[in-house]
Amino acid sequence: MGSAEDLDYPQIIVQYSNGFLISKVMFTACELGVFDLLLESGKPLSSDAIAAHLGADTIGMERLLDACVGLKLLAVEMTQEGALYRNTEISNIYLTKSSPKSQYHIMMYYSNTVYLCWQYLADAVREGRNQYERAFGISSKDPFGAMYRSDEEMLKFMAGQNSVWSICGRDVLAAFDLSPFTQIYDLGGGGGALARECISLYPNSAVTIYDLPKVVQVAKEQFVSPEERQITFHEGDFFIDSIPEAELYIFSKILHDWDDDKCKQLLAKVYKACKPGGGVLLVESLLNEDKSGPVETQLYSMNMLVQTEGKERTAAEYSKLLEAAGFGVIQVKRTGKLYDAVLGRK
Ligand code: ASE
Repeated sequence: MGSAEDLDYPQIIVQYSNGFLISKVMFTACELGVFDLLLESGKPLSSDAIAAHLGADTIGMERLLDACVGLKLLAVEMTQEGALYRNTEISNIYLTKSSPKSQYHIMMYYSNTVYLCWQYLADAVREGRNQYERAFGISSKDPFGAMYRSDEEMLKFMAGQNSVWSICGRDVLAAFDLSPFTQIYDLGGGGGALARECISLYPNSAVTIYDLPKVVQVAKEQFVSPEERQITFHEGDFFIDSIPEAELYIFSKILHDWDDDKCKQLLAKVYKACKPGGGVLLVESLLNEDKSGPVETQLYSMNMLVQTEGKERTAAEYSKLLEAAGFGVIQVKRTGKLYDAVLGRK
């Protein structure tokens, strides 16, 4: 590792410059199905066999596989028949499509949508707003209109957002004892992965996913089966339509999409609807109070600039928004993972 004094060879600059190459190698191996094939095959395969199965060029595939070995996403062994590749344990768990903890869909969203928006990061910083006009030729006034510009984009976003709850869902829901709340609304709950974690952790709870009609339709078709009786749906636009009474409201990665005025508007509406003794749970990635980190959260905040109207905030900033809406007794729990929890009580 380079240190601050190590000015002869700037390790950290080299590492950061290569960061996007690393991302793209991992995304591409996922996209082409390398990890899925090696999981299914159950035995190590040669690069020629992998290329043939996946309909790829042998030279291109060998180079991709070797780069994955360098990144420790694959392991290689030399045999008499040549090099044979297999998944590492972490690839089996997180990079295959079928694994319960798969991060495949969020990586496809990063690689095919977020990546294109970041082409215009400098413009976003110059102008202080998202870049849908430059990236996709569509109006940036309504960020979710832009993000859901086609059914395919909406589905990719929903699947992507779902993947994170398989690795962070339990921690954010266990940050507070939510068992006193049985009637829960997940506002902007999308594909329902957090709702599913919630009823699994709190078996006496029932969760209603409140989302736009077209989101609810896709969630019912693709993500939540009617057998999951504790999960129901409510179609609406939470800025325009009414929010029904409940004991607990979850805003998970919602406030970070919006400016302070819109957040206050949403929270005031939820405060009115909330039963006395009830509350609101904010699930967000929290910045340090001096905004010095965590670096993942700082990067996500840049992404909010490029893709939405919002930003990542500190615990004090969320507390202020909650107080402005009327919520008292605000508690903050950092999980040490990507997403944290803030609870406000009515
Ligand atoms: C949103 C979350 C995300 C809106 C757009 C988004 C994510 C990516 N694009 O509410 C997930 C968080 N990851 C990043 C890079 O921000």
